[in-house]
Amino acid sequence: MAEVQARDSAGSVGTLSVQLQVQDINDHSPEFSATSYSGQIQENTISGVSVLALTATDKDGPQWDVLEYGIVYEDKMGDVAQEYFRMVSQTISGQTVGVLETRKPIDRELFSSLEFDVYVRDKGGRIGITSVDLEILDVLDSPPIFDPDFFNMAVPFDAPVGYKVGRIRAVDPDICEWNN
Ligand SMILES: [Ca+2]
Ligand SMILES: [Ca+2]
Ligand SMILES: [Ca+2]
Repeated sequence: MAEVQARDSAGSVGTLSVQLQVQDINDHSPEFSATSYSGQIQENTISGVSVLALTATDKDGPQWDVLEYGIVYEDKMGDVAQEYFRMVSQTISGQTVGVLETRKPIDRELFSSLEFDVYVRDKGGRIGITSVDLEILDVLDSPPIFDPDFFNMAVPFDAPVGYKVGRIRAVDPDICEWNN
């Protein structure tokens, strides 16, 4: 509340009360709670599974509050990340969090990890960025590939039982702990 006074030439004073209201403008960009996030997901996981929850806050009031989260597809491995994952905005106890969830199954033998950026945007279009490092965990899903060079092995006609024909070499695309 403020008072404005005016005096006319005869000296009489008039007073007017003016109500002042401070208007909230969008002068802060939303910020993620962490400068980077890391997570893991098993390869071949079906669509719709939550991988990570990212939180962001905005110092401006509700009018300018956080609106949406998304994957930055122009940078790093963002184009690949966007193919396999998506960001979904969810309101959890009054706060809008960004949940990274699977979009379609990913093959670890194609991508063993993904590095990409995620944005958060407020209602005025100001954005905050954070980076995500996602490890794709291996499952035993690749049949061994036999090396064709080792296939042409001759067995003598009169070979005794237990005769050693040769060794077969196989290459397995899954990682070591599965390979024996
Ligand atoms: Ca803001
Ligand atoms: Ca695979
Ligand atoms: Ca595998």
